[in-house]
Amino acid sequence: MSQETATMPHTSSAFVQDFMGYLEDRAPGQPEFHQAVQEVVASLEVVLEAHPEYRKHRILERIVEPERVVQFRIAWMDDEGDIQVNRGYRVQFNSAIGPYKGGLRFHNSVNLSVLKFLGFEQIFKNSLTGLPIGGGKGGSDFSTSGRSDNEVMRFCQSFMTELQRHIGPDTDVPAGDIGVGGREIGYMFGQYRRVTNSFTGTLTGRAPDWGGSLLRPEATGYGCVYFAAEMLQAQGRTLEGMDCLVSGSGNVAQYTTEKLNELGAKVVTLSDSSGWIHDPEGVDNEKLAFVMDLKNVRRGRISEYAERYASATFHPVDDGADGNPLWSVPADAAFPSATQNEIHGIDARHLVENNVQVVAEGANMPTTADGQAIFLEHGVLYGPAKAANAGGVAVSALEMSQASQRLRWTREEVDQKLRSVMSGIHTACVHAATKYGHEGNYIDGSNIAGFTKVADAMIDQGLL
Ligand code: NDP
Ligand code: 2IT
Repeated sequence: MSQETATMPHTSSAFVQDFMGYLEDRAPGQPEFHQAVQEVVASLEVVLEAHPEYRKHRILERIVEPERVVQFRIAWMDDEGDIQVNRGYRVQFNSAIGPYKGGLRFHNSVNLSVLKFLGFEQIFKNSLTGLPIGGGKGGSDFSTSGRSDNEVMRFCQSFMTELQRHIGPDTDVPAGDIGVGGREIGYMFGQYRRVTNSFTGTLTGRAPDWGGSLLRPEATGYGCVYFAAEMLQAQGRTLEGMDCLVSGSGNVAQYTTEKLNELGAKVVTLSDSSGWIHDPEGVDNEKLAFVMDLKNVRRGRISEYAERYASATFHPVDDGADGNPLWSVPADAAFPSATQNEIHGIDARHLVENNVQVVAEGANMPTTADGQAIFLEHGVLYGPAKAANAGGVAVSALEMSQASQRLRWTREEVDQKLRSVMSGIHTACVHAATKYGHEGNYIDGSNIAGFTKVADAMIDQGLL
């Protein structure tokens, strides 16, 4: 799957071009960050015209500048006794509406541009949830893949020994993302507790027995499916009977599949960084249990799925000129759930040619600007990441509430709140898009609805 950065839309206005020129001068060589900002700025042009106060207060110039960026060295010893050196980061982007909140990504592709794009998007996503959380993101260029449990533990301890001085339950609350799941959160929380001598809700995604919220592992995938269902329901349709393409096979892909199965849809693809599987008979719950064991316990490759199930075929990664063939499989719905820029223009065209009805983004920024334009042009119900995958961070915020009250809600209570958050986000997107004359455009709706609350808070709180 290609990580090549998206080409920018060709039709951007003078206002967008001017602002992007300013940003590229101030933050050169950060293509993923530029891509994320350009999408938001394009949506906001009409808002700034209607609200000169946002210009007067230079909100755009301020909001693209992180409040703080921490970068640090992580030295640790591998199983051979050799010393390894990685780089750690925390981008504390915006705390106007709450403590910095956002995940940690451990992957060899991590750099400041990637974390700034993720942290920037997190500001608006978190605002959309309606919960009091600011935006942040962090991580390291360390990949857990091929590392032993002991190596992962030593890395996490070294990472947290430095990060702990920058975070806290009312300051900055990290969580998981690519390469950071329950195991890594456990090792980091243990070290945080030891070094600070305190048991607080500073990390979310903890196990329920030591302060985690029920349903946090499921929340991003379930929430993404709830969002797709909301978009369809607004047109009197449902997911039942739909063939669905899911990419990735990690946390988000797994629980997206589980919820789709529950709603009577059929998932016919999954992937990882080595390739993808096609199972026309569907990844039912028994096969999903196999995938969960394969990925979460044995940490194997998705090709093993096709060795185990005769109904499936495995296809190694092939990013030829004709795009990623996963997106050429005919289907009604697509749930990209691996990483950024995995749906390029050519992939979007293949999806549209096959008459895809709905695309809901579990991953962050999985569709390039060209791909987004194709979805909008063809009237696909397109739920962008900020809106569609906000369920994960929303349940993280619910975990923070439970931790500070030292109580625990039932699975049903959390699910009810998650459904209500996703439905609230859908309504907020629809209202904002309609108010500014872009009905049906969930990109504009999510950017505008996410932005205005943060912008107003920044004005209320003075020049910072
Ligand atoms: P996991 O680490 O659990 O799974 C990631 C999956 O994507 C794996 O199958 C992995 O394959 C694949 N993948 C990762 N990077 C690449 C790459 N560069 N090229 C190809 N395949 C890749 O992560 P999550 O499921 O948590 O995250 C998936 C996406 O969802 C990310 O974009 C993340 O930012 C987003 N997200 C996650 C949330 C959460 O709560 N976890 C919340 C909101 C969004 P392999 O195993 O081979 O590495
Ligand atoms: O991208 C995301 O929203 C996440 N990785 C989850 C962040 C969180 O704090 O739960």
